[in-house]
Amino acid sequence: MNKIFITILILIIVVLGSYFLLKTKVEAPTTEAPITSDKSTTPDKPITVDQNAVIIYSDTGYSTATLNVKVGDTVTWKNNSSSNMWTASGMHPSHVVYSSTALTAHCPDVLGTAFDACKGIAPGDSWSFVFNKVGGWGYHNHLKASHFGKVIVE
Ligand SMILES: [Cu+2]
Repeated sequence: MNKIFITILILIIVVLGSYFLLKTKVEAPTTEAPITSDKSTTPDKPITVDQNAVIIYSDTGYSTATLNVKVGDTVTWKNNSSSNMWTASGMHPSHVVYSSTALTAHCPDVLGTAFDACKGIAPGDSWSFVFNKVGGWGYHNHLKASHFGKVIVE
């Protein structure tokens, strides 16, 4: 009788202990860390938004159909899907609308001015862009153009 009670007590302590250990592990490092390409992060780790906007990309598309931001704001696209995400300005396939240049001319976008990731961003990674032009900017996943959204810059 006493043995069973002690076994159950130990089990409860172990379960509670590992719960709190895991909980602290997941929550601790998220404060000010940028959500760029840290492959060691857990996929369901909460994202710290600050004043920058984060759009989640999943297997069903972009989480925010239309996002309003101010000139100079950074928008981050986080790839939570199972395939690569190539976020780029309309129109597919040339991506001319934001930068007035086609992707054959502006990729790789070393200055970060073309609103074009210029490559597939792997699942778990993210891509950011600073909007310096006022307007309504449609975008899509170049690798799956039926997934699209819009950023309105004021
Ligand atoms: Cu495209």
